[in-house]
Amino acid sequence: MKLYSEDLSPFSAPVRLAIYAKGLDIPIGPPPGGPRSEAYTKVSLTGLVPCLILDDGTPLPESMVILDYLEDRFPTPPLKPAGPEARAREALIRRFAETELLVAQVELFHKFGSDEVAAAAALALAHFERGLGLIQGLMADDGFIVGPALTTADCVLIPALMGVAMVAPVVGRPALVADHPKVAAYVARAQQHPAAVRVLGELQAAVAASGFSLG
Ligand SMILES: N[C@@H](CCC(=O)N[C@@H](CS)C(=O)NCC(=O)O)C(=O)O
Repeated sequence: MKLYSEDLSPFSAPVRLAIYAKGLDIPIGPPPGGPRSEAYTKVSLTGLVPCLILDDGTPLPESMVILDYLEDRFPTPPLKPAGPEARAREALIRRFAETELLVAQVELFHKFGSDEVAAAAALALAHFERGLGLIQGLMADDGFIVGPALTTADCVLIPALMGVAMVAPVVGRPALVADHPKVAAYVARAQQHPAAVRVLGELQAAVAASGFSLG
């Protein structure tokens, strides 16, 4: 098994976080030839990162599908809560984190440097506000997003919220995360998990190395 991933990729970060939290010995590397290259598309199906290559060479792209596969294949330690209601809540929060926070920030990144950035920033802000509001209303009062243990929803949310905080000045709301006090308190707690520390460090180093400026 092998994971193709890029440190700068917001969709790759949740999968690496899950791998680190589970203590899995899965080699992780950049896509050969880069995303969308002919060589990488041949092995990965979509040409996008992340993509998990199974032992028989089968490509498993799509970050949320990979998270669920890792959970089924390596159930210990679990990254899903117990009980159908808690599992549904976790799935719902993960869905909002994916669609309202991650997709919106990646769409915005694609417009940086173009004359469409202002429109993209306004659209991203609307998604961020909706996502943060929904998640704040659903989240647990303490611990991780649905309780005392890290879940796949946390694996998505932790890097997604760092991305939102980073682009908040670009969308005209520097205090966007702080304006959602329950979310801000969650960030402070959740970022301390050792797997989160590792992934956020990788993301920050990759942003610094890219020379990318949000100013
Ligand atoms: N829905 C996919 C999205 C994957 C995605 O958009 N990956 C980006 C990096 S964050 C990528 O590979 N971009 C390369 C490109 O668009 O050329 C997932 O959840 O894995």
